[in-house]
Amino acid sequence: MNERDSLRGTWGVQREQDLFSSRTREKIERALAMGLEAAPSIRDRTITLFGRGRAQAFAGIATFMGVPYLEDANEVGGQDVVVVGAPVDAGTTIRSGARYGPRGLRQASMIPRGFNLEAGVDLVECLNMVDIGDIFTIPANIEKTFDQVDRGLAHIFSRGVFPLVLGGDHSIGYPDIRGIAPYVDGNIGIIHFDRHVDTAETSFDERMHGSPWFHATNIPNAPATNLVQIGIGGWLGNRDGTKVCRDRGTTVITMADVDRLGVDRIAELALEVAWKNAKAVWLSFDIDCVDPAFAPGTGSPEPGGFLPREILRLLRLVAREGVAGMEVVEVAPPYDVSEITALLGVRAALDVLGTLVSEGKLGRRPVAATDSDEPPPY
Ligand SMILES: [Mn+2]
Repeated sequence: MNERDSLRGTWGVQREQDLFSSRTREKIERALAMGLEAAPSIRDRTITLFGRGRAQAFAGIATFMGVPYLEDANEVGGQDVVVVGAPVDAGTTIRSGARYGPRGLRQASMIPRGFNLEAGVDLVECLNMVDIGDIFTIPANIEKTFDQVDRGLAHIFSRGVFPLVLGGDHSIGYPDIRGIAPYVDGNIGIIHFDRHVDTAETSFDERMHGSPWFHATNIPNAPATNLVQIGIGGWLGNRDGTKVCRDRGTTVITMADVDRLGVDRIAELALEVAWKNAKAVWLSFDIDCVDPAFAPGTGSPEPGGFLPREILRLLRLVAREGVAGMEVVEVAPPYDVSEITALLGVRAALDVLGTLVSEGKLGRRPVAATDSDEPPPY
């Protein structure tokens, strides 16, 4: 094989012809039926008078990647993915603003089209994805907010649909696990990306964003020994939480560990810990695990974190075994610059979804001639 033929790019260009296009056609027909015909001077007759869905990245009403808004929550069931916002920042101990995370992520998510040459996936075609909107949170009462988030997650997960949760601060990690735990027939592993351990019992006398894993790992089928925490480090460390990691036996992987062992080995370690005697794995992605140079819009920034290419590869590697759901937390748009933090949060979610599709774990996977050979690594 010559070098050009061995490129992932060459594979991706060939792969495009194998992807489905039926859902794209359906979207165009739906848009034409509801958005009316464009002016006669417009030659492309798939363009409508009023934009519908993700017609243009810069326009229209934002849902996650422009997928349909599921206004009637009774209709959850049968989809591949339900996107749900949890606009919570009552749990932030420093800078608030993550309550705008779902809006910021949705806004940024209008930019991607859903096709990725490198991944060989078109998410619009491969996933039946809807956006249910946001859970109604109670800003002045985090325990009532937890009850709402817990029920919201249970509603989606118990109907067999993959929840993609747009946070919100990291306090929602606890009710997210509490919501799905009754519906997992066995143990849940947690793969947790963060600069902070988030295992303290309380902050300022309350359960906040530094405490999701103390409480989640009290749930009988979410044992701390299946919790792997990746990217930890820096001078914002929490000694109470660190003692909990030691007492309960969580697995803590620092940035120095990542530098020494490399992303690929770290992914193997993470999968070993999270999946040990577990039936399902939850993916908790705190955007602050990425260096603030690339993700400044967050509540507890800590220099020295992941580079975007490192974290994206690591996410793809750990998603290969399948995940039961994912949360993207701690995106705080008021501190963001040019939407870069929100864009990276969206990208993280899309890379995970794309991997789940490629690995046949979610949605419909394109099957075609190019599948006969293992593609060059991504
Ligand atoms: Mn966190």
